[in-house]
Amino acid sequence: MLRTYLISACILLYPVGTASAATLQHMFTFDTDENDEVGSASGNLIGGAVVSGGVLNLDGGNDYLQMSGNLLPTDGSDFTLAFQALNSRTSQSGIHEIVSQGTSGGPGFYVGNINGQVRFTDQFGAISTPTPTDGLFHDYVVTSEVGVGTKLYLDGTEVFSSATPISIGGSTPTRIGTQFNMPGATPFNEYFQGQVDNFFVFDGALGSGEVKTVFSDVVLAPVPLPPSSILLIGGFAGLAFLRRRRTVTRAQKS
Ligand SMILES: [Ca+2]
Ligand SMILES: [Ca+2]
Repeated sequence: MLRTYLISACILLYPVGTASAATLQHMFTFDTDENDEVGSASGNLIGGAVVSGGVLNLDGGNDYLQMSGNLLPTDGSDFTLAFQALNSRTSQSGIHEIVSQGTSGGPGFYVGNINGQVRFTDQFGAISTPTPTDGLFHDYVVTSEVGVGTKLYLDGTEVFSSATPISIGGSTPTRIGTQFNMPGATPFNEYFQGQVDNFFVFDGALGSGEVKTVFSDVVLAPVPLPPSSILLIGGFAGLAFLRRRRTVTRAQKS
């Protein structure tokens, strides 16, 4: 009954709303385990990384989550990567990657920290945005779109853009918590210390409005989300109808 109401609402919204061309492909909420709740990717916890408290916990020493394949496209097609991360490292000296894929110069893909600044891919390097150090979760969203380029959002605000879309190799499949491998299949010593939650990959670029609500909307949406779902036909606006109901559910869990 709720679903019927929801879809009806979205059809009404469609003529005036902005339809998203992005469909959710992978979703890791870490609410119960490290498994993909939408796609078929699987994760392998390495070094003592643990899923507990509804998040992925990483000790900054040797922990990471190794995915079974490349979650981000290696053919240059459009995508969105969205995740939430809490940095608990006291010193930002050095290099630490929250997420990576590929290989050095491949070009490699990563989002992380270098000496207190956000570090973003081999293509773009360090950007003039401070690495969050307040011990709170922050929202990261990367969009790459042919003809538009690359954008990086931090907490819903665009902090970097380029007219060049992201190019990603596939040498080391996607991992959360450290850099891809150096030659010899050993990870670079660039471990992220903290927690990661709500890791999503879409097969298209979200708009700036969708970026602001992606975490609440996707987590609140029924899963899995097929292409014919609300995400495609009605954008994110209609998902707000579920917000109150699922917020209650989440509050009861915690
Ligand atoms: Ca460890
Ligand atoms: Ca979670």
